[in-house]
Amino acid sequence: MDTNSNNPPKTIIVMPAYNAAATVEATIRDIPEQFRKDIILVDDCSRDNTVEIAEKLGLTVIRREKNGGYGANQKTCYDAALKQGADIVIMLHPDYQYDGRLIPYFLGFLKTGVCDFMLGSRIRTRAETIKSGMPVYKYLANRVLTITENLILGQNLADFHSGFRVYKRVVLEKIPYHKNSDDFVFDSQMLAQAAYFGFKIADAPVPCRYFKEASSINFSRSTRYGLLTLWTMLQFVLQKLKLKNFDIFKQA
Ligand SMILES: Nc1nc2c(ncn2[C@@H]2O[C@H](COP(=O)(O)OP(=O)(O)OP(=O)(O)O)[C@@H](O)[C@H]2O)c(=O)[nH]1
Ligand SMILES: [Mg+2]
Repeated sequence: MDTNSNNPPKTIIVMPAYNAAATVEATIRDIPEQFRKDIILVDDCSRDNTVEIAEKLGLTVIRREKNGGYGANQKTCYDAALKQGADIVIMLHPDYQYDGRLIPYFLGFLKTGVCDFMLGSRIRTRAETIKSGMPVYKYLANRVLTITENLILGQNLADFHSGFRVYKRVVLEKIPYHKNSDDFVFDSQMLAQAAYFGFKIADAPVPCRYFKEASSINFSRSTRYGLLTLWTMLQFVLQKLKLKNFDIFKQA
């Protein structure tokens, strides 16, 4: 991305969707008008009418042939955005959990070169997060994992597990995301990889909303996700100490 140019960077929003029929329209309504023309929704064989609604809303819809999982879905999302020539890619869950009105503010940080990869943080204060409806066990697990990840990756982020992420193209070109998991731990791997490759990562608050349709990941899947995130951190340490080589840290 040429930060000195007057041409606005091509910004593409990608939405990894699975059973998002009840929330996708409200998610789109929050997004400022000027960003609505370049939205790609990848459907992971939803069992509801996500595809029909997304097409009616005028989104570019890609249908995955079989249900592959959240990570697999994001691989398709990023491939499509890069192919369409995106300078900046925004990943936003279509579950109406994150406030899309804040998108332009995040872009400013990337355009000025202050950072390469930004996260929308759902955790500004404990009171605010709990009031928004995040289950207490998720809040506590998030804090423990986030503190651990900050220590290991040498970062200072508030919420490593956000579904609102903004990338410069170069980040997605360099990270070998095809080597990542097809499941939820994909998100943790992306952050470990971005830190490993030396990208500037930062965050800003995005108030979130919790309601039944905004949250499909249950206690046992969350536990599995937490343990695999810790394994990713251990991989990062072993790789940094040159004790072992992992494919996820081999430049794409
Ligand atoms: N492809 C795929 N996507 C999924 C699956 N489960 C959830 N998703 C999508 O992944 C996104 C995140 O899922 P959520 O359950 O909201 O998880 P989360 O936002 O990390 O966790 P919460 O804080 O509980 O909301 C949503 O946009 C879902 O549509 C799945 O089994 N396969
Ligand atoms: Mg959610």
